[in-house]
Amino acid sequence: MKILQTINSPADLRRLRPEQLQQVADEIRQYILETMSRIGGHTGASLGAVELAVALHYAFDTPHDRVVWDVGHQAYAHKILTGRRDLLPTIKQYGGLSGFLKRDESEYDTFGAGHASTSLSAALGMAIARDRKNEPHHICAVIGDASLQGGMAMEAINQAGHLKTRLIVLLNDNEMSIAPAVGAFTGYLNRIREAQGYHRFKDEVGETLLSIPGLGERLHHAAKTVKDALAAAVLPGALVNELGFKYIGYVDGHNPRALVRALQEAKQVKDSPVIVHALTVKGKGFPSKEKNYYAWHATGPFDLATGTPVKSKSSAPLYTTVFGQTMCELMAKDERIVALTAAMPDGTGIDKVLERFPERAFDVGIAEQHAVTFSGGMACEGLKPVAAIYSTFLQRAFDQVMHDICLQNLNVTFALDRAGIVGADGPTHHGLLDIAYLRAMPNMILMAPKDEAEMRDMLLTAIEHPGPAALRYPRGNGVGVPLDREPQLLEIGKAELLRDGGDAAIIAYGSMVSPALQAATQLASEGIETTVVNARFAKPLDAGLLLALARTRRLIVTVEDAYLAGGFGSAVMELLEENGLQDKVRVVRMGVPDRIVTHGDAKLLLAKYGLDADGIYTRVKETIEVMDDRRVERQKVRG
Ligand SMILES: Cc1ncc(C[n+]2csc(CCOP(=O)(O)OP(=O)(O)O)c2C)c(N)n1
Repeated sequence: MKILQTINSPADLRRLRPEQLQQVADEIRQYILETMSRIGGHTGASLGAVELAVALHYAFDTPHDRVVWDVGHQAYAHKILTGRRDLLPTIKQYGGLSGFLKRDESEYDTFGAGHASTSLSAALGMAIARDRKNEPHHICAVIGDASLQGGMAMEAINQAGHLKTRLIVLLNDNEMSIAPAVGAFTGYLNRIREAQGYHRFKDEVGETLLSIPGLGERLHHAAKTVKDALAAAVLPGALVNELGFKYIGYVDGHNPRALVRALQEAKQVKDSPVIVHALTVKGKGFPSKEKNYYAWHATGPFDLATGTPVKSKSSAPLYTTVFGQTMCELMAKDERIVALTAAMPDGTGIDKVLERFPERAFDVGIAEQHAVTFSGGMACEGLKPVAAIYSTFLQRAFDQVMHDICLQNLNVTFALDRAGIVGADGPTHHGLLDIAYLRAMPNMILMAPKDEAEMRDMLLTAIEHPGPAALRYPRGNGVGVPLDREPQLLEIGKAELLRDGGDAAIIAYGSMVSPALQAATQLASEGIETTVVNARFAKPLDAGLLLALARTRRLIVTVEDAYLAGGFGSAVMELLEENGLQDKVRVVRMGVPDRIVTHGDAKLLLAKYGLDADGIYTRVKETIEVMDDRRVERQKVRG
């Protein structure tokens, strides 16, 4: 790191000569590789955008000029160049750098990100504000080819082209989403790549005309109009032009000097938005020879020489893996079942389904809203769609779930992976809201399994239920229970009594059942006998069991790995209130309070909110002690 050590801010970078930029990029790439080989991260995505970051901070006067990154997972080089170089080894860890972009973290992170396709809307907003204030600076959104296809980005293009706002869009086109990019728009971008021959032809014609002595300039000018008309008709970039954008491209996205030139050119465009189309290679410089798209996007720790992943040791399978396998089993038996993912085939386990049932499985791209309504259409015609979408990303499709699915009571199953605290990816990715946002919707059934075997049962139950149903399960490994029995239909709204004790009842939802049982064992060893219920359903609740417990126990503790507001515990309290029992029993709700949960190891974060065996044990014990103390006080007063 010879030059990189001297770069503590983009101003230092801008003091370099253009011919030094490639060395800066090479050093950054090496630093990312070395660091990620130890701690893991969005390695491949960030390796692909190294030269883009170098060129952006060289061509623009950042932070005065605003660079708005989409998603932010590819912005490690940007972090390194903007004063956070030495903190890279802390990325995604508790107290360390965020894995995405955060306004609190740096003035160079102009807009927080984590979910895709937001950069153009944010950048357009900034551009309009700049113009209202009559300020001269540049605004540049950096967006990947897959994120560009998201609905929001398209909506922003529509408005920017119409307003003719001065705005620069740097398109990071690597033909990849996390998986290979899908869809008609991808085909369109590919055609631009293929049009290389035409570009060359166009330039050659121009040069030939210019070389005609005397007449050249004028002919060239006259021909330009014809050429532009011809270009509009023939060039794939024409669609971009038709939408009111200028098109500059394409540019080799690993050549910093060429990128800087293209960005300088873009800065000259005053009367419309402009797209600079850069071609990049995801995972550029990653040592593995093997083509592994997913590993190139994000990795755990790996061997620096070979790229081979360092194996993690866990005996229990991932929830995601069990989900994918169960989908295949169920789809083999019932051909009405279809599967969907919104650009997360490996993350949801739908990759296996896509391989096995290519006709009945769909990767719709980064298009959660479309995925939901598309499912609705299929359900109308008798299919049984299973939309596997991370809890955090389904937030995008709130209205579609209500308006298109629940309102029409359609049979769509929502499989919400990464529900709860997800850990290293942090605030943008925690799945803490799904109970609250789905519970309010009429017709919706909500469930969460205590382990991976029950998840299989719930998947079948949701698919067979004639209306909408959602199951939520956490990131990571299951509990390690046997998976050899066939999935079974569960009775909807029926909880499972796991342990009986008279002092208190712990009602746990989903992944909180295991720690609740451990807490109960510990409490029992101290003479406190607790009932433990695996709630299974947040909607409908097992009213019979819960009301019976409320009448016979003095303390009910609900536990969920989700926001308390509107969550599972709230549902229990509503039930008690509706039945006039709110004053009969003390209720303690355990869950995530009303605040932003940072990034870091999931275990650590869960412990921080008391959502582990120790936390549950302590809360139950302390509450009982306080209640006992009060009773003693009351008796003293009376006596
Ligand atoms: C709304 C939403 N859906 C899904 C994701 C998960 N996700 C993160 S990065 C990514 C792929 C982005 O591809 P692209 O924009 O082409 O950038 P690249 O990673 O290829 O650089 C996806 C699907 C997300 N962040 N946000």
